[in-house]
Amino acid sequence: MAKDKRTIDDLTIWDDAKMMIRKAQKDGVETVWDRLEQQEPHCPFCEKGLTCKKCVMGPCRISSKKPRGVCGADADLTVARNFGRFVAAGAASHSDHGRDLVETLHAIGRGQTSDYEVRDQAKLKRIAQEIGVEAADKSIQELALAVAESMIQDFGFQHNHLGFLSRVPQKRKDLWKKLGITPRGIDRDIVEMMHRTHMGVDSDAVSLCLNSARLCLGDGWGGSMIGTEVSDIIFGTPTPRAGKVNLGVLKTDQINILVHGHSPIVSEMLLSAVNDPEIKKEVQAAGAGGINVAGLCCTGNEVLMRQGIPMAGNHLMTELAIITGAVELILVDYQCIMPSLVQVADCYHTRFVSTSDKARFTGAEHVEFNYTNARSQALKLVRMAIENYGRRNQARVDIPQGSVELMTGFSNEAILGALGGTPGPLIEAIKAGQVRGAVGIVGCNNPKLKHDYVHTTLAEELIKKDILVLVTGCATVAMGKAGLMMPASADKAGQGLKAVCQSLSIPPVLHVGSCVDNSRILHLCSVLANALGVDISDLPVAASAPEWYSEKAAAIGLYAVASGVYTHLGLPPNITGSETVTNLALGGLEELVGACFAVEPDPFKAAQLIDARISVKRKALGLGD
Ligand code: XCC
Ligand code: SF4
Repeated sequence: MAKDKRTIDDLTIWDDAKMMIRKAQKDGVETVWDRLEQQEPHCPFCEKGLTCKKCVMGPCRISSKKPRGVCGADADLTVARNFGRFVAAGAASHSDHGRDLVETLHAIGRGQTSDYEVRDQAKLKRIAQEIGVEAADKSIQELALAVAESMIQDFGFQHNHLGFLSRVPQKRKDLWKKLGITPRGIDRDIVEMMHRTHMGVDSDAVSLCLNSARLCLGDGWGGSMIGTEVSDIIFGTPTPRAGKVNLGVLKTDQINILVHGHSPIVSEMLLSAVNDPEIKKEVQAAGAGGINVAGLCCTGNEVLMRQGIPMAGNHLMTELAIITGAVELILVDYQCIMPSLVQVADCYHTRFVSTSDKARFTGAEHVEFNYTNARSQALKLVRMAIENYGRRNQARVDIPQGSVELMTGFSNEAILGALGGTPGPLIEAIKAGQVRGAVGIVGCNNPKLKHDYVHTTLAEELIKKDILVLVTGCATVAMGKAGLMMPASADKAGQGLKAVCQSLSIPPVLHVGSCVDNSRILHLCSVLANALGVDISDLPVAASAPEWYSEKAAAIGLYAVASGVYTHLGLPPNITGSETVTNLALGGLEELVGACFAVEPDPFKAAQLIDARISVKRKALGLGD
């Protein structure tokens, strides 16, 4: 039966989005929601993970009538192999992003770049110590080289273990060892999954799932953590600052440049080019009031956290931002960049420019960035935008008015700093029940769900129950637009959390960064667990990806669970065709790693599930519920 057609009010909770969806219809521009409608109904075999196209004896579709593929693979094996490759791609994405940062640090260490430098020298020294790199007598440049070289080892053929496993509580490390899921090399475990899932290699669903967990741990405690920490070393560790969010951050009388993707390497350089005195003169000469850089998705999170650059929107806002007609240039690096943006940009005067050879877009302009040419390429990009300003058709411009203020910059250093340098006061607040627990709300948007409804409702429900929320990725934009990232929103929290927020002048929803920065949450969990002498799975914490869509989000979910963090998903991955895999995800993992997944699209019910989990963990620690 065909579903009822959704109205614009069913698609999103935001006025700026609704206004731009209407404009898209008027301007004849297709959006993600139009294409979802075209694609529905989706193939039920694929939705359940029961399609296999791993060889040309197939493709095979497993069903009760035809329970085995040509090679003999059953439903369990088919689902497990598909899921293994799904998370391998997610982990590869984060980790390859981390690799780019390490390469940049390596170039700094070898004196091969004058465009990048170590902005946070103290952090470089701290990280060196944590990963076992001797700092004595080394200059900053020498230390950058030594840290980069140690991290390069983490990617490859590992004989010891990943450097950041030094952060993991001993009980967790022992458990991983017992289960045989201690991550080895970041790349190694990803490649091994590609091998295992070839026809005729690992043909046991449970074994595949455990090894999926292993490669995801290499992402969370390896690739992503390296991405975060090296970004801080090179571009500075975030500190609390003010920011703004929604399409109202675009300016009618200025040259608007959007930065989109995930890596700060290009966007940070663009920011420095925008402030070049020569550029300022050229902007004046073009008759513009200035250059306005705004972020999208996780590149947006990176520059918001460190520089307070305004955030135009999350995943489902990326097309809509261009539809304002006010964007001179959209600059992308990689990941989560809908290929449709090239066509949307074509409908306006907007120039779409890719910057990384690994992320080419048919029909786009390309300006390749690397550490030897970054500054000059950034200047070139800014000039492309200035030159394009004259082509803007003001009659087609419509920018939703009014942006929302938020607070950002809550790195672990900033959080612990606000507490006086130790986790002690937070632990006391948790013990006293003022802060009953903490939940990381992370991840994407998905057009199958009402845009940002699950994010914002879940966060509001949790803070009412005195549960602190940490937010990353596209969820950040939702919370920001809902006003939950300002200290005043402590009024919406329960009495205990409200008092804590007011005494520290912080909001009850703290922005900790981009998708790779979920590693900050892992790190904070390990700091708390180590301080209490318990395992991460003993903490009153949880994670949630309410509106996720990507392979990366699935990898994050799995490393969270394998690290001992109960994880809620707003919709299931494509695994429901296997009872074995589904039962493992929703329950069996609990016995193995002390945490599991829960799937629940309703934010009120999800909040209850998380709340019940936190109560159980609190009681087990002797803290009352
Ligand atoms: Fe992508 Fe990171 Fe998801 Fe947003 S949240 S849609 S992965 S940009 Ni990580
Ligand atoms: Fe079919 Fe097996 Fe080939 Fe998959 S690997 S396509 S199930 S024959």
